[in-house]
Amino acid sequence: MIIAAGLLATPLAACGGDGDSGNDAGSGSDKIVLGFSQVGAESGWRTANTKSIQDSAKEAGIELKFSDAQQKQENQIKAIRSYIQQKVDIIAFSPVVESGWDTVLKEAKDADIPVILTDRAVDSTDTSLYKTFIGSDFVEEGKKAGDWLVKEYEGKTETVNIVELQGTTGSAPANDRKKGFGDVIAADPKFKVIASQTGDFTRAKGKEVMEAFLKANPDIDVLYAHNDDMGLGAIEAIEGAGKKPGVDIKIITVDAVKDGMQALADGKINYIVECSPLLGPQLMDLVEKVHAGETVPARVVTEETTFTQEQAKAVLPTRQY
Ligand code: GYE
Repeated sequence: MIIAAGLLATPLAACGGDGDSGNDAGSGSDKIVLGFSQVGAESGWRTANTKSIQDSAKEAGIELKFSDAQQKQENQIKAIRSYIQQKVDIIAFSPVVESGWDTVLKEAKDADIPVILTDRAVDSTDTSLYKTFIGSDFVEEGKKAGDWLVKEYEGKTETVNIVELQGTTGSAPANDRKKGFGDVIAADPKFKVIASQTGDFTRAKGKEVMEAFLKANPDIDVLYAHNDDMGLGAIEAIEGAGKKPGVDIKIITVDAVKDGMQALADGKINYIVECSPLLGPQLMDLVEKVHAGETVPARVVTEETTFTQEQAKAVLPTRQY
């Protein structure tokens, strides 16, 4: 009995000491409960994003219920329904695809549980179904990738054969990164996208699809991959085909996670458009405001940059993810 009481005392003391004076002494009952449905663990970006959310929930004293949908919409819908049943205070999620959310979002609204979109958008026309959307501007990211290419081939007239590895079919980043890039390169007919297929944001799929691209097209000049992981998989395929990534085939990716930045510094990738996964602190801030009934902006866009090979070398030692 005495031992049990001693064990119990530790978490209670920890709770009381975390600086949240608004909480009843150690009961935890005043804590905001946040249900978060994550897309999966498909990429380095996602792993860093999950860690950011878990760490910052802890720091903010928010009770986090977390579930991983393994890139399946039906799993996310199940998770959201279960959060509604559990009567969490707020639901946040990163929608794997853009369409098909209206029904479950209406269920949350009817239950008076506010929803925050994190990282990816939905295409619901009824914007009252969620309070705010925090994440990157993916069209802008695609444009930045296109801008680099236009500059890189400035003054040249020969055809530039491009292959594209798209993210998860139907996802906001895949749709928007394709669009932004396509819009920019459309201005010059020398740029030709000769193949474009999904690699599902994973290394394994990126490698597999790049192998097929290489077999079907002997003359690829540029690879545009919608994330680092697919680009890293593709690098293996390119090396396997006896070509030099970054030299024989120029590579542009999006994300700027550590492994991608390393490949950029090593000269195997030529340019990376940054997409920050560290959304946790801003998300918790929004959760607290929404819970307190404060008005929040309908859209919160994350700030990000781009990296050349030289810039990657400079920032790699201090890169967080
Ligand atoms: O770029 C990719 C991840 O939604 C921004 O999802 C995110 C994307 C990210 O799997 O690596």
